[in-house]
Amino acid sequence: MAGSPDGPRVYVPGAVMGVLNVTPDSFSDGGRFLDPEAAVAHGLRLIDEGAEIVDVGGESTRPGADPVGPDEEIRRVLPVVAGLADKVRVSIDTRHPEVARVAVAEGAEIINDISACLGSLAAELGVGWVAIHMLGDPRTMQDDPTYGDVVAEVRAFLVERAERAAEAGVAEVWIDPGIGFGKTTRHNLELLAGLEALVDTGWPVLVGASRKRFLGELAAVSDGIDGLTPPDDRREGSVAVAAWAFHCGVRLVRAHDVRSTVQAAQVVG
Ligand code: HH2
Repeated sequence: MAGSPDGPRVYVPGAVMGVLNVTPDSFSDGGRFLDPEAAVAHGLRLIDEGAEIVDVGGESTRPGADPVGPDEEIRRVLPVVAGLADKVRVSIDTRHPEVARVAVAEGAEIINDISACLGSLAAELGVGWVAIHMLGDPRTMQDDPTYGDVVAEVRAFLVERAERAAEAGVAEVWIDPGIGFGKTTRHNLELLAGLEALVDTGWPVLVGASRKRFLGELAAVSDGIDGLTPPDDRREGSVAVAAWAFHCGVRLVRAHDVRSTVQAAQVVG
């Protein structure tokens, strides 16, 4: 169940946003799609597997990642956005206004924004906007993140940003708890357990847990091995989180493994 804050709660089946990172260093698919042709071909595969949105990113935001200048980010993402935007809804995964601007000019319809600061730009450009919660920035966010009540704090932050964006004129606003963005494994699990508190705000909720580190940690425990399972080996946990999220009323799940995640959406609704 989901709806807008002003309207009735209506049933909306879950959808999948496919991940397409055009970077050398993303934690899971880094270096695989640096060539624009390979990236567009992967985007087409994600569409074929059932992605309703393809999320194109040119800067890794994994913990400790080095920032990328907007010029380099634009060079990476632009041909890929151009190659996909007439075939699927494209979101541009960026915190840089310059990148968002040129990606939208090339056909991107949503700004997926870990800075949660580009709401007024989305209003100006007439596109959708995802507000993501992050503590600090990617270089430092995992240095001892601390909350009193993580669910309440993330919820209050996102509602404030969403309301501000809507007032500025953004017609399509999403909120996202930012799994892994300045959160310990316990924080991630508390946020997932508390997803209904986000859904109950009435703002459509997006969740991105796909292949993230905490799933590697939990899978290693259940496999009885030390350390982490590698990102490519975290599909079961990722799909389990997606099924749970859809069950809680989350409308959109960001995923590397699109086919399995679409199947989870079909089973759970
Ligand atoms: N997570 C990542 C990037 N963008 N966008 C949203 N809305 N929600 C998320 O949780 C989210 C996101 C980080 O994952 P990924 O893009 O797979 O890796 P990297 O940052 O290393 O490129």
